[in-house]
Parts: sequence; C-alpha cells; structure tokens
Amino acid sequence: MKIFTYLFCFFTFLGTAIAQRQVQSLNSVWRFSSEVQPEKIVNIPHTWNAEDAFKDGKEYFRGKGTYKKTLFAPQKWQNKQVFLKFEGSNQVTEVFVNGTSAGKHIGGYTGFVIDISEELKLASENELKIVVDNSHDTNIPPLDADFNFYGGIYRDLELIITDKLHFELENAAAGNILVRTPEVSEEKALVQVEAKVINDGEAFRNVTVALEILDPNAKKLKTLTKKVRLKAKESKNVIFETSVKNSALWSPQDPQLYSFEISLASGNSSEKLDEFSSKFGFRRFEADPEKGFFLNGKPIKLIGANRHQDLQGLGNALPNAIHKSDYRMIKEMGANLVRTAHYPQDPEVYRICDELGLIVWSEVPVINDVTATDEYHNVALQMQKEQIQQFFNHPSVIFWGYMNEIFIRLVFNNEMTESEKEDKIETSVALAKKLEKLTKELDPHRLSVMALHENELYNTSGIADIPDVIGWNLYFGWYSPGLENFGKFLDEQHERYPNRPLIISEYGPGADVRIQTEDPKPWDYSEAYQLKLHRSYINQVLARDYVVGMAAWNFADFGSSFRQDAMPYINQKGLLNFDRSKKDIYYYYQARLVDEPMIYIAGENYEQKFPKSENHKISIPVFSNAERVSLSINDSLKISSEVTDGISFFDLKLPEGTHRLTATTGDISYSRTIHVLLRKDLLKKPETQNLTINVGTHVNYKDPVTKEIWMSDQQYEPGGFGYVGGEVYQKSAAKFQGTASDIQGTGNDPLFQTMREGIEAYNFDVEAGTYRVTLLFAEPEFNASEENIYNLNTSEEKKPEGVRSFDVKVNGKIVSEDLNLARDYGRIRAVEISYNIKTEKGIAIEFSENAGKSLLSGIKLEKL
Ligand code: GCB
Repeated sequence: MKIFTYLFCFFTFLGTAIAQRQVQSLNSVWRFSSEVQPEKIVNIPHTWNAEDAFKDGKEYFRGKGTYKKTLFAPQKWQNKQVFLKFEGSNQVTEVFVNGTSAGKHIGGYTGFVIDISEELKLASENELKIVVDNSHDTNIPPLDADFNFYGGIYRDLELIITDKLHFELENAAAGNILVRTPEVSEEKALVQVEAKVINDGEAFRNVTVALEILDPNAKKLKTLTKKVRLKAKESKNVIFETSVKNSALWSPQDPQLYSFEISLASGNSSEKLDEFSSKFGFRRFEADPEKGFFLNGKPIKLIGANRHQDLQGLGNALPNAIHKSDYRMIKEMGANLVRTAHYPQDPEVYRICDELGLIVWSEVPVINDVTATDEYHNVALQMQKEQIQQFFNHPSVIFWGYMNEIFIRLVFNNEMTESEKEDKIETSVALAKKLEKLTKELDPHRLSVMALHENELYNTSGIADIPDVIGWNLYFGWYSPGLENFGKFLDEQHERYPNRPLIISEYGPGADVRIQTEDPKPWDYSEAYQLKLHRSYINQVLARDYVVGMAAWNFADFGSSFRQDAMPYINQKGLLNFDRSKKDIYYYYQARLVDEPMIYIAGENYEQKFPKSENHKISIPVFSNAERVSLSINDSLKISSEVTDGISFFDLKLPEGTHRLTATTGDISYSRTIHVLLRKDLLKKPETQNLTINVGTHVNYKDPVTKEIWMSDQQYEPGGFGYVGGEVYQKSAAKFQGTASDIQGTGNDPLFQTMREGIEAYNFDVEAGTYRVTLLFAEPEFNASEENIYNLNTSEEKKPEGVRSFDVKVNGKIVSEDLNLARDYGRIRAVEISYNIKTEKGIAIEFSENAGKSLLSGIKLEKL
C-alpha cells in the first residue's frame, strides 16, 4: 500500500513536470566571433566592447558578432513549442536554426521571444546561430548619446519549452501577462488580468484558465476560472476581473506586493499545461503642478538618481547580482526615485525596485536626435510598446519616459539650414505626439514624461506641452554658470507654464576622487565641488513645493567613449565610481535622506592635508542627519557644532602629524585618520618627504598607483617654494580643468591637464645638497607647431604661428634648450624630464621663452 502511494505520487509529479512550461537559462558556453575577434568561448551576459570602449585611439568596434552553439532537440519535443527568450541584446539580433532564420528583433534595450519550433530537427543536434549587430543605424534609436552602445547578448538568455497549448510568449510583452489596477484605495482595489491563450496544435482544445490572487503574505485571496474552446491554430484573450478588499498599498516606505498565478489546463483536467506568475501592487499617484507629487494621497518629494547599466571591466554585460546591489545602494542612500537613465533596463531591475520600494521612471532611448523616416518612428514606437508591456506589472514604475534632450544636436549644429532645422523640429514633435498617444493607449494610468535640456526651443516648439510631466536636465554651475540660476530658471518656467508638473531629471558635476580641495571651483572635478553643487540643488528643490522631485546624474560613473573628463572615456558625474566604490557625496545624500541616525566624516580620499602653517585652518566636513554633532581630536579635545543641511564644517588648527578624528551623535560615531604636513616646513626635511606639486591649479591630485599626492600650487615667497610669474592655463575661463583632453601616455590626466603658462621660474629655498628635479609638461594645443625656430635665416624673419619653445635653466645654467614639446614629444602627451642638481643653497628653475609661452604642469623635488 505504501509503495503504491509513493509510486502514484511519483508518477503524478512526473506527469505534471513534463507537461508544464520548462524554462532554463541558455547562457553558458557559446562560440563567439566577430570581424575583429577570432572565435572563442564566452558566456552570456556578454559584450564585445568591454575593453575597446576604453582604449586610446580608434572608436570601439560597432558591427556584427556571431554566437553559435548546438542544441539537441529530443523527439518528445514533437508536441511542444520551443522559444528563445532574450532579456536584451544590442541592437539588431537575428536567430538562425540550422541555417534558417527563425526571427529577428530590432532594438537593444527590451526583451523579445523567438519561436524556433519550426526550424528545429527532432532527435538531432541543431545549430543555433545568433547574429547581433550594433552598427550605427539611422533608423534605430539611440542615434547618438553620451554613453557606450556596447554590442552583444548582454542580458540573460532562456530556452522555454511549452505545450502546444500555451500562453502567448512571442509578443511585444515578451511573454508577460498584464495585470491592471484601474482603481485603488485603502478599502478596495480592482484587479484585471488579461491573458492570451494560443493553440499551436492541430486539434480542438477545451481549456480551463485558472487565476489565483495572493496577498503579500502569499495567502490565497481569490481563485477564478474561465473556460475557452480553441480551434487548431487559434488564439483567444481571456480577461479576469476581481477586487481586493482592504488593499495594502505599495509605497517606498512600505512596498507591499501582491501576486497572481495563472494556469492552463486541458478540459477539466487538473494537470497544468502552462502557467505564469507575477507580482503586482496597488498604489495611486498624482503629479500636481502646484503642490508636487502625491502617492496614495500623501505628498512625497521624489529624490534619487539616474542609473546607467555598465560597470568597470564588464561593459553592460552585468550579472543580476550587480543590478541588485546597485539598486540596494540607491535605496540605502535614502532615495525613493530612480530614472533608468535613457533606456529600459534588465528585468531584474524592476523586480528589485518593486521589492525595495523605489519609484521608477523608465524611458526609451530616443535621445539627442530623431530621423525623419517612418522606419525610425516605428522602431521608437515599438520600443515604447515593448517597454510598457514588459514592465507593466511593476508597481514601482510610475513614469514612462520617451525622449531625452531631443533638440540638443539641432541647437548646436551650425551646418544645418533654418529650414532643415524646422523639419527636424517638426518630425520630433510629430514623433512625441505619436509616442504620447501610444503610451496613453497602452497605459492610461501612468504618467508620461520627457527630459529637456536648458533651451527655449522646447517651449516654443510646443513639445514640452505633450507629456504629463516635464523633466528638466539642468546643469547650472557646470555647463551653464551660477548655482543660484537653477532655482531662478525653475521659478521662471513655473510662472510661465503653471500647469506643467516639473521634475528635475538630471543635475550634477563631474567629480574625480583623486582630486581634492577645500576651495572648490566649477570644472575642477573635485569632490568638494560635487558636494557644493548637490547641496545647493537639494536646498533649492526642497524650497519649492511645486517641484515633483529630482534625480541626480548619475548614480555611478559610466563609460562614454568620446568623453574627456578628468578620466578619459568616463562620464564622472557619478555619486559612486565606475567600480562602485563610493564618493563622499553618496554619504551626503544619506545625511539628507535617511531616517536612521547616520554620521560620516567626509574625506575618504582626502587624508593628506597641507596647511600653510599651524594657524591655517583645515576644514573637516561631517555629514549627519542629527541636529548637532561633536568631533573629538585624538580622543581628547571635543568640539560640538550645529548641523545645517546635513553638514557641519569643523575648522581645525592642527599641528603636523597624524590625527584621529571621531565624530559622534547620540550613540553612533565615525572615525577617520588624517595626516597634516605644514607647507612652511616641507623644505626642512626633503630626505623624508618628496615635494610633488600640481602646478597651475588649486587642487591636490593623488596618483592612485604611486600614492604620491601632488599638492596644490602656490606662489613663491622667500624661504619657501613656489612659482614666479605666469597664469593658470584654462582653455575656457569658466572651467578650472585646464584642457579637457585625453593626455596620451599617462593615467594621471588631471595632473597634466592643468598647468601654468608663461611661468618665469619655480623656486625652492632648500639647503645645500644634491637633488633631483622632475618637470611635468604637456603641450595642450592641437595645432602647436613643430617648426624649428632656429631654422630662420635672419633675426627679422617672423616666427611661425603656434610655436612654443623655451629654455630651462637651473641656478643659471641651461639644462634644456629650445624645448618644443610638440616637436620633441608630440602634442597632448605627458612628458617628464628630470635633472640632477647640486646646490650650495636654493634651487631656481627658470623658464625663458624663445617663442610662445612657457608652461609647466607639475614639479617633483627629491633629495638624493
Ligand atoms: C545630459 C544627458 C546625459 C549626459 C549628461 C552629461 O543632459 O541627458 O546623457 O550624460 O547630460 O553628463 O553631460
């Protein structure tokens, strides 16, 4: 009897297992090759641009890559449908089975499913070949953007096997079955589930479709069934409607998730032939142009970040664990909002946002420019349809975005005629209208949104009146001058367009953790300037109720191959670095946003301080959400201070040496060690401390490899060291970056990007001894001449344009003559020249100009 029961259970179980949908990942072991890479074995997620998008010289490879593997199809699949499900592959993907095309998908950021049943040979090995192409295509968005279009199957791939009778998979929803929640209140919420059932078989089928609704504790609330009859090759929509009483609402504070399970059975059999489940949630919201955002009837200021989907070393081919940890960090920052940068992200992202309680603005990649063809418009519309249907069930998604800065290329294009510009505006507005219409047809309940750059054309063209909510990408204090102009701009827009709900979709400056200062200036890439800008923006948004919210640009640094920030090929506006180590600013957001007590001493990368003397104060920023914090120095002296906007600056006079600082509030504290070296004493012990100076700038620069800190520059005063004459070199007066160039031959670009031009001398009033002086240079001008000034026949002959030549003398003796960096080393290239010097007293390095201006980027003094 016992044996019989066991056997019975075993067979029942086996029977069910075979009949149901089988899903397995198909990520491992593909033979990959491209025009530029020979065949090798790779695993999916994979991109072929993880390295070349960050290399000097030529553009990263954009073309075709081919993935191959064999798939054995057992005979028993004769009664099955077999699908490949891609979560994302950039950007045109075609699947071939045994040489025959089974399907093709256009667009790199949404999922798709390809039915390969017809092409498979049963009881046999089959060759799967997937060709992916990320070539530029004028008919596929994005046409152009500030991020890399990494090619490859960069998200998970699944093999799905279903019965001939199954829920539809091969649609824009990529197999998602949509749940709608058209009415939501605390008392009662309506639920509608719509599923399409397909009979791919040759016979009539009677089908029972069963739906279960489960509450957040997985308790069954409802079971509903419907019967349908399907002819061979027929498909039918089945719609369920029900309601849930005392609905627990989803919110960032309390992200309550319900779920539904839907299944198919043949006739009255209890054996499930196919099933699908999904979480969903109940919430209602409103963006009010005067009062801001409301969730479940309560006002809530949305604050968070944009997030790009790439990581140092991996490109966009991220494991799900990284997607999860990124969004956890966003949540732990205290954020309640994320914008998925410019495109739909991995399905894992939306799942984790549901769970964590993060409100999502998800967007299709219609960026910077539009092509005026039906094909382009249709691909953009298809993308919007796919994103909406694929992520429809996620309560976290509240905003559907469909355009970013669509006039930016046009505004800066000097070659276009006025009438060409008119045409461009017309096609962009027409596409926006179509996208808006489609968005509302597919999802009348969510908010449509579009991000604009600071330009009047969005108002005059009427495009800004199309979506429900207007997002402004505002870079005052960076691309445009004046932090305070941010609020002024918003007030002006609000006054002129009082019916438009406004959200700040992007803001933020570049920041490089190697660059530190207490005196931040625009474009110096210091962490201090990042703090200054974000602090000001948060204050300005909090002071304006009408602003729906703000999303910092960007959660983390990201790859952008044409960029020349302090680190080439990387957009450095992240709150985190490209490897996800945190910049100070991340903790500042915590101080502004989290409820649990927090305290943090800023300066993770600013441990070395160089005050002029003991009397010169060092400023230590402490971040906290408390009203007061105290700071103890070397566990003794304790000072207390008020916190304003999440920050308290402690100005300390400290003697030379190592100091332990401990900041405390209530029962929590945070310690950090700093080292103080007084500039006035630096020349006294050159044998223990090399002098490394970041000439031509107010910032300190830390070489991450040698750990040397190139301290900010200073003017020479007798008894000390410093420059004489010249000016800080700046390509643009408002930008403290020197030159925004990728300096060849160094990883220390910022050290060489800033310099002093027309410098007369650099003096060190050292004691007698032998020293090595190393001078750092980079010729910053692309058109600097290599012409040899001494080739001129007479002294009256005019010196050729753009020649820079100078001599270097040490203590009156020429050590380098007619130094022409362009001629001798090349332009935009790091050059270091060392000289050994024996002196009785002092070192004076003079720069005398033969043509053009002298320059110097850095200087190192070592005692030998
Ligand atoms: C923007 C763009 C974004 C860029 C950003 C920047 O406005 O929307 O794609 O990355 O500015 O850093 O310049």
